[in-house]
Amino acid sequence: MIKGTYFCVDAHTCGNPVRLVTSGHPELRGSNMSEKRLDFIERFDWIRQALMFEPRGHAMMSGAFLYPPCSEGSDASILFIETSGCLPMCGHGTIGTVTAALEQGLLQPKVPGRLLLDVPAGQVEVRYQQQGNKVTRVQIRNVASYLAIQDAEVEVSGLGRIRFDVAYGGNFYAIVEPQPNFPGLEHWSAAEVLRFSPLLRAAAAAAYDCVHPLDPSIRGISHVQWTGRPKTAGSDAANAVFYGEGAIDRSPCGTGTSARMAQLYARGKLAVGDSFVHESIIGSQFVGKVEATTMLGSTEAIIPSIAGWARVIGFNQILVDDADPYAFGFEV
Ligand code: PYC
Repeated sequence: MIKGTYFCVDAHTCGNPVRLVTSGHPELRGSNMSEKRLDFIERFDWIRQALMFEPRGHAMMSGAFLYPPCSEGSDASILFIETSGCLPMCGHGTIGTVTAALEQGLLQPKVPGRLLLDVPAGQVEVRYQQQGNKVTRVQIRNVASYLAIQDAEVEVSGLGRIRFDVAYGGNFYAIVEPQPNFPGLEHWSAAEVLRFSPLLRAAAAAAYDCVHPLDPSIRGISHVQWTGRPKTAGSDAANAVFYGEGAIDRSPCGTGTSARMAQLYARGKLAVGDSFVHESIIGSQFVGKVEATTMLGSTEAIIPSIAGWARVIGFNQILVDDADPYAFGFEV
């Protein structure tokens, strides 16, 4: 029996996929996107699994549903879906969703050039530029981001002792800088990122807990960010973000870049007003900026912005038929 038919606009943001699902939205319970995210996870996670995992998706697949606004003044809400779950916030996902939705006439901004979007982690402000019907640049003023744990350490089999910080930029990141047992990303292959990230994440999650000060549903180190010297002109730093069970973000990672700026700010290496150009594993760039500081409860945080671009690459009609043994995907 066909469980669902999903029309999708497929795009990529600086190389990483964004599948904007434009039909088949389940009705979600809750008064904000944090509550709706939890309801989706409880009752409709099969939709995410079907649309993200192989054979309809792949390890890096990432996507979104647009919903009506939850808070007054907002233009719309976003629910993020990904191989790793339903993220509280996704930067590359927002850039791709906004680009695809505006180009396809699925979003009508109250103020041209600006959108207020409700996401599970809070509210983000988006400014975008267009040339004709094409969206050429999207900048997100992201949720408050902060350094959660400084100088954490775990033993990683095959590497030895690894020191890292944990920072929040919409998700919690273990951020690893070059050190005796990690020579820097420029000396590593993608295979090494894929081999050591799950080991570091598991050890870090067992040793350290982190909970968002205002939303306890956002909890735990979900992503690992390895850092190093950039290769592309104009970049300040490079990173590779590992997520899910076997994905390296092809974009510079919006929430990862926000977390990195929060870490660098807290360590005195960035100040308010500074920009930070971050490069991905394929050399694509996001332009970040420390816009302001704020308090998250009693925690000092920054308001970061990140800017990048996305392209629409196709239109997809995906069937989920439960007679198919792989209707809900698989991972290798
Ligand atoms: O851009 O925030 C991001 C992101 C999270 C996971 C993959 N990309």
